[in-house]
Amino acid sequence: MKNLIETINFKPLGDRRGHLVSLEHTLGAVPFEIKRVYYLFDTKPGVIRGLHAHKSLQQIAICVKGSCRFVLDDGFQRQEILLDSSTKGIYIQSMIWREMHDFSDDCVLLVLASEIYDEEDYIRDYQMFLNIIRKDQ
Ligand code: T46
Repeated sequence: MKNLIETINFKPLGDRRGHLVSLEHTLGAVPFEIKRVYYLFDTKPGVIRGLHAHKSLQQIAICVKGSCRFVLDDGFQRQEILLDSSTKGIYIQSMIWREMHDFSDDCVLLVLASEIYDEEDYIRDYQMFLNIIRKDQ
């Protein structure tokens, strides 16, 4: 079974005053040039976010506070992971359906993106996503 979930562990810097994680494309932890950064917070109880795939966007998602559960789906299998550490991220390649569930009240989900925002890059219909994926096989 192919592993859909690529985790990246970030090296915490800092000292006895506290911690810091620095993410730079040129230092190797991020496999693309970062063109956009956004964060999700204050997600209401029971809400499922995501529910789409991207045609070409690559992203890294890091739960910098609290936790949430990611479900990734390549059209053939689904896998899930609990993100609950500010030093662990997941790398989400293009054409992967994603859903985010079980946000803790305090969850802040930071996302690094390879492209600026483009609604045309979204596939928000699961059946359409499956049709595209399976046509390419
Ligand atoms: C993803 C997951 C992890 C913008 O105007 N600019 C932006 O950069 C983004 C990300 C969103 N928006 C607008 C589009 C919608 O009107 O903000 C609204 C909420 O976006 P969306 O419903 O797509 O949010 P989520 O939480 O379902 O998904 C987001 C990202 O959109 C998506 O790329 O992979 O987080």
